[in-house]
Amino acid sequence: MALIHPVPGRIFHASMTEAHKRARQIRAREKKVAIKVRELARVEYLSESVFGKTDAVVKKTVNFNELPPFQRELAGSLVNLDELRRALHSLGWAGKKILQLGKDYRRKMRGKSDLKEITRLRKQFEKRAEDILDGVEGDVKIIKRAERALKKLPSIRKMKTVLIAGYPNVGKSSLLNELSDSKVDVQPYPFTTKSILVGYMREGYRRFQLVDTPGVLDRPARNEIEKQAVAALKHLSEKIIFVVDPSETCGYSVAEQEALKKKLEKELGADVLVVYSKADLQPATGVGGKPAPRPRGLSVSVQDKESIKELKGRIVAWFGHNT
Ligand SMILES: Nc1nc2c(ncn2[C@@H]2O[C@H](COP(=O)(O)OP(=O)(O)OP(=O)(O)O)[C@@H](O)[C@H]2O)c(=O)[nH]1
Ligand SMILES: [Mg+2]
Repeated sequence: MALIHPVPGRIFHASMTEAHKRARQIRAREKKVAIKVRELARVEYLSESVFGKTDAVVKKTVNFNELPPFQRELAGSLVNLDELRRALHSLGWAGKKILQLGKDYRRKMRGKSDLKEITRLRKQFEKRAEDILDGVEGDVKIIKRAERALKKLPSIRKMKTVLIAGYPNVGKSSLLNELSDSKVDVQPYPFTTKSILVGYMREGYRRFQLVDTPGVLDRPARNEIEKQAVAALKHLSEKIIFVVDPSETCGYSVAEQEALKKKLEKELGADVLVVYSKADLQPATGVGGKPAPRPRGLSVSVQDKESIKELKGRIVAWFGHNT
C-alpha cells in the first residue's frame, strides 16, 4: 500500500476537461434552458472533480504518526514530515475552498437569466479555481516529491523479527536463505545502495521475520546517516543474530568481528545471539600456527541441515515458547 495517495498531474486541467465533457451530455428541449443548465453543471462538476481529487490525497495518505516506529523513523529521514503535513493541509483547504466557491457561484448564476452574464460568471469561477490551485502548486510539488522518496521505504511486516548482522562475507545471506521457508524478499532501504533482504521462517505455528541489511549492520557506523540507519533498525527488533566467521575467509579477523559485535550491542542495546558460520571449514590458525580453538557457542554450516535446524530451535526458544 502506498503511504502517500498519488497526486494526479494537472489537477485543474484534468478537472476542466472532465467537467466540460460531462456537461456537454446534458440535453434540454429549449436551447436557452440547455445552455444555462450546462453552465451550472460545468461549475458543479469542476468544483466536485477538484474536490474529489484533492480530498482523496488528503484522506488516503497515511497518518505518519500511526506508522510503526521503524517505518515512521525511516519516513522521517527521507521526508520532512511537518512540511508534508502542512502541504497536505493546504491542498485539502484548496479543494474545500473550490467546492464552496462552486456553490456560491451556482447560487449567483441561478438568479440570472442573461446567458452572457451566466457564462461570464462560469468563466470567472474557473479563473478563481485555477488561481486557488496555482496558489498550492508548491504544496503539490512537496507531496509529489515525498511520494517518490517514500517509494524507497521497505515494507516490513509487524511480527517477531530478528536482524542478521556481521561483517561482509561472513555468510549472513547464505544463512538467511537456509532459514527461510520461501524465497527471500528484496526490499529497498533508504540508507544504502544495496537492498535489504527479508525472509520468513516457520516453526510449527510460529512465524518469524528475518532481516539482512547489507551495508548497514555489517560494519561500524561511520557518519550520522549511518548511525541513523542503525538506530532505525532498533525499532524493528532488538534481537540480533550476529554471524562470526571463525575461518576468517571473510577477510576479517575474529577479534575484529568480536569488536563489531560489542559495538552493535552497545549502539542498539541489542539482545545478541552469536552464531559461528562455515563450520565445515577449518578455523583460522591462531597464535603459533596452531588452529584457534573452536569457538564456544552455536556453530552452523549451510552444508549441515542439522545445524540449521538447531539454530531455528534457538530462535524459537529466544522468543519464548508461549509467543
Ligand atoms: N564453506 C562454507 N561457505 C559458506 C558458508 N556460508 C557462506 N559461505 C560462503 O561465504 C561467502 C559469503 O557468503 P554470503 O552469505 O554471501 O555472506 P554475507 O555475509 O551475506 O556477505 P555480504 O552480503 O557481502 O555482506 C559465499 O561465498 C558463501 O558461499 C558455509 O556454511 N560454509
Ligand atoms: Mg549478503
